[in-house]
Amino acid sequence: HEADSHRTDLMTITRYVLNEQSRHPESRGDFTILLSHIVLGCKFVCTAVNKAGLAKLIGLAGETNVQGEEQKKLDVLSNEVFIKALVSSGRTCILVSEEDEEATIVEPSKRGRYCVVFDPLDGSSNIDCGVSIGTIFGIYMVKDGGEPTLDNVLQPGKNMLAAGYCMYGSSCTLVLSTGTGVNGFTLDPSLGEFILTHPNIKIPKKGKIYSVNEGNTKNWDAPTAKYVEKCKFPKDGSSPKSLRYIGSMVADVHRTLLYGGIFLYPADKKSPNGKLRVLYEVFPMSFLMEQAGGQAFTGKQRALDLVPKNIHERSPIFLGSYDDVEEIKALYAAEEK
Ligand code: P6P
Repeated sequence: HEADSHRTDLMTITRYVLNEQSRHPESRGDFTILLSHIVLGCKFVCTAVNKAGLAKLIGLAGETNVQGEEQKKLDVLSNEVFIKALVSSGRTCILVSEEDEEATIVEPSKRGRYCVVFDPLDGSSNIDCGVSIGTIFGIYMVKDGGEPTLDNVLQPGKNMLAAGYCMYGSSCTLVLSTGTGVNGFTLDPSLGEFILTHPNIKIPKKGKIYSVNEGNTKNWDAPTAKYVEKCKFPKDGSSPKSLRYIGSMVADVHRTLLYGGIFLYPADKKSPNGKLRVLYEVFPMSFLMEQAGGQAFTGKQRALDLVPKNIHERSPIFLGSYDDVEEIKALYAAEEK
């Protein structure tokens, strides 16, 4: 009955995290509780994103919904849901969101030991055309017990305890690492549970895809320009790479993680620090890539070694298959000489 037991032995994300927790006897289950609240937020956003299209179609949304309330933009709504879920978990003390200029310091009575940095709905400009979007998050342990200050979240990405994203696409997929590899869970709407569907994800050592917005070519620096040229006109007689660019980071990174290849958001003359944000885009995706056997590079250093100076800081990023990132690191190193 091996097959049967597989079907009935549902590995939900909650059970997976509980198994992880049992590896830390000293743990009081706080992390499990925190994660269950993040999962709740993802389930809510998944429903709202799927309804958004329909609501627009049948005119429910427009400017107001059936209750005549002002229809909130989905990213604003998602942000409110995550902030409320994280505060009510009683396990957080500082929250940094792409949607909020200032960090949220949780009121003392509800404070816990974790700091969560997140983009509640990255790529939301793609909603109207049905392209996959996602939530990206990273979790730090608060550095010291005192009054929570921002330096608890201005930590290098290598200090993260966990990171993940939830992609709202043809299915709702949550990819998570708690520091011992990467696992993918797919929402079963009939159960309302995330089920383990992609155990122990490992990114191919080398890929055949490069992912960059070629519209910025005229602004690239030499190493990036040289690398992209090599993808198109390989000197070693190998076949050119394919270009795949969705323009939604969660979708581009998810494809890179599963199929291999490299995702680039380089610096350019217009934006010398690139476009993507360090805390809640670059760090979580870099954390996942390293955990899956890939790597992530800023053009100057290992992405996870970066120490951010402000909570919305940006950085260039090159992440994906180990060998592909190694090639662009060599081009930047040659530039340094
Ligand atoms: P560009 C979406 O707006 C986003 O923040 C990321 O999800 C995506 O990778 C990037 O911007 C796309 O930027 O400049 O190529 O449109």
